[in-house]
Amino acid sequence: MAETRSIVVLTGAGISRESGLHTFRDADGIWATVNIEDVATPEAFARDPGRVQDFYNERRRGLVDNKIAPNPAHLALAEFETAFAGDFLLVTQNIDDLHERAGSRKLIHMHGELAKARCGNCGKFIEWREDLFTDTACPACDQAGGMRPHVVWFGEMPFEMDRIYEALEACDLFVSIGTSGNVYPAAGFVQAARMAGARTVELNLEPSEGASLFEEAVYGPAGTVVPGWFTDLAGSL
Ligand code: BJW
Repeated sequence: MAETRSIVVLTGAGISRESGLHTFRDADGIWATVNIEDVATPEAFARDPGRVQDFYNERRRGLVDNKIAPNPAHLALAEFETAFAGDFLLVTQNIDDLHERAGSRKLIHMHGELAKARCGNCGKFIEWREDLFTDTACPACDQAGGMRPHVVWFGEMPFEMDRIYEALEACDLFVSIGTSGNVYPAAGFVQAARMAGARTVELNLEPSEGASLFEEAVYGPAGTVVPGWFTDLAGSL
């Protein structure tokens, strides 16, 4: 097997499901109870900011609740990152902070972070663990009415795309975990990694939309599959 010097891991909502957070597109997922067009687009926020703030306030309260904790999949990725001597980048679509809490440091939140808020007036973003309201004032510029969750809605540009594509173009192993492969640009990362000549692996509960694009796959719950797979990888390096 070729040497593994540079690894990119992509995670989605499935990795946090065993920690008690909902996925989006499973039968009991978030989009089964609320319409994307009502809460996850800039148009929804312009039309009814209170509705959108309520949706994220409720999820933020759930996240800061101490009952939510990293599961063995988050912990295994953090442990692998610490031990691996090569280049490692964890790109998560998740807005929860379970990777950080597990100890991951080489991490990009491409769809933002629930525990941060951003001011539409001055552009600053800051840690935010409380509810947000339509008249919340920005601590940086003092203007009220512009604060929003620091997340990426449909039609908005995900964060740090240049850094992500740079890592994909240089990687020799790409591992996708717990994502359905419905949402772009993340769903296209496997193709970018393939073009770079990388080995591509899917670890998911079931085959994703893009399953045929991966060379290898292991199906099962992340908390079981991910620790075993990364232990084997570490042993093979
Ligand atoms: C388990 C498990 C267990 C369960 N263990 N596994 C037409 C064609 C192509 C693209 C477009 C198009 N029309 C529009 C677009 C673009 C659009 C898009 O992709 N739309 C599609 C719906 C078609 N994308 C965008 O608008 C993005 N921006 C953009 O494209 O900018 C332009 C650009 C161009 C070129 C380069 C760069 C940029 C922005 C997308 C923003 C997505 N935002 C959300 C909300 C974030 C905030 C929040 O959390 O509320 O992000 S939507 C939601 O979906 C969230 C997620 O991060 C994202 C992905 O979901 P994920 O993680 O895959 O979850 P699920 O539920 O779908 O899947 C879970 C998986 O886990 C399943 O497979 C389960 O089986 C599995 N699972 N339990 C392991 N225990």
